[in-house]
Amino acid sequence: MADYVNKQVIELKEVNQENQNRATRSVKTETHLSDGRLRLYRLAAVCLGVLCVLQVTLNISLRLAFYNRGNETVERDQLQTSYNTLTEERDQLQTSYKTLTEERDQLKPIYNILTKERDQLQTSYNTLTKERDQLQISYNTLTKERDQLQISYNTLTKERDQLQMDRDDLTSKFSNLKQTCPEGWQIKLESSWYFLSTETKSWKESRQDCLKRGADLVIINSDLEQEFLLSFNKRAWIGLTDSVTEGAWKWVDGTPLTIPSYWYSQQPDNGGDNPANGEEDCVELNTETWLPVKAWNDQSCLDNRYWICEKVV
Ligand SMILES: [Ca+2]
Ligand SMILES: [Ca+2]
Ligand SMILES: [Ca+2]
Repeated sequence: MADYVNKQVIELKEVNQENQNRATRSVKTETHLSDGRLRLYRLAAVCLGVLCVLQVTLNISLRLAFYNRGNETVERDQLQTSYNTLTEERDQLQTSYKTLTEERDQLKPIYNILTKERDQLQTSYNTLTKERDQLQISYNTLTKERDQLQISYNTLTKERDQLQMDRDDLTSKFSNLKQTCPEGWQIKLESSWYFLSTETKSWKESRQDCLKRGADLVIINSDLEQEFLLSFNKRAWIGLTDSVTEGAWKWVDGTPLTIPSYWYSQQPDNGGDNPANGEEDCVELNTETWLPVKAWNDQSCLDNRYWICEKVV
């Protein structure tokens, strides 16, 4: 645009120069013309110059007008393009907004459900925490009880081991006793052997037989021993007599009779009032006729009876 204006100015100057040259030439060549005609020519030249100036001004104005109009058109097109772009972006944003709104509406119920599940899980967590604490307390208590039981177990294990050792020792002793038990003797109670005769003799002869066997007539020390002897079911002498002092019953080892005693009813009677019975100074177990436990009877020492020997081992 500026080049164009400069070009028009230059052309205008050239035209003015040409007009001046023509005027000069006219002055030089037509000096002889009259002043009236000269003025007329000068007026025409001036008018022509003014016209040229106007022409140039008009051209510049038009050019500027077209140029401005072109710029406006470009700006309008650019604005239209921007408008279209913004409209598309707005539509896209509107679509995105609708989509996000729909997604939000869909997510809202899920959010509510998840919130409830979270609350339930929180409640469950609290419950489990309490249960865990209670279990921890129970665990600690059980651990202490276990430790105490472990100590008791260790103590019992030692006692068991000791008892097993004692048992083994007693078993060994018992086995040895059994192996050395003479023919005809029985081991029934833990500390004694017993021999029941197969024939009958007087009390004195019976005791002599026991002494030969390394034993003596049986001394009854307990209910258990009394019951055991009853199981022989024989009328047999035992080691009890009052032959030294009437009524003073002593065992064959010299110890006086105390409890327990197992006299049958109305015994001892020392023969009662029947002279045929004589003195009754020796004791028999009359298990053939008198049962069950209280089966002692004082009897004449001369009568023949089975006998029971006892060897304390
Ligand atoms: Ca005894
Ligand atoms: Ca007597
Ligand atoms: Ca009697």
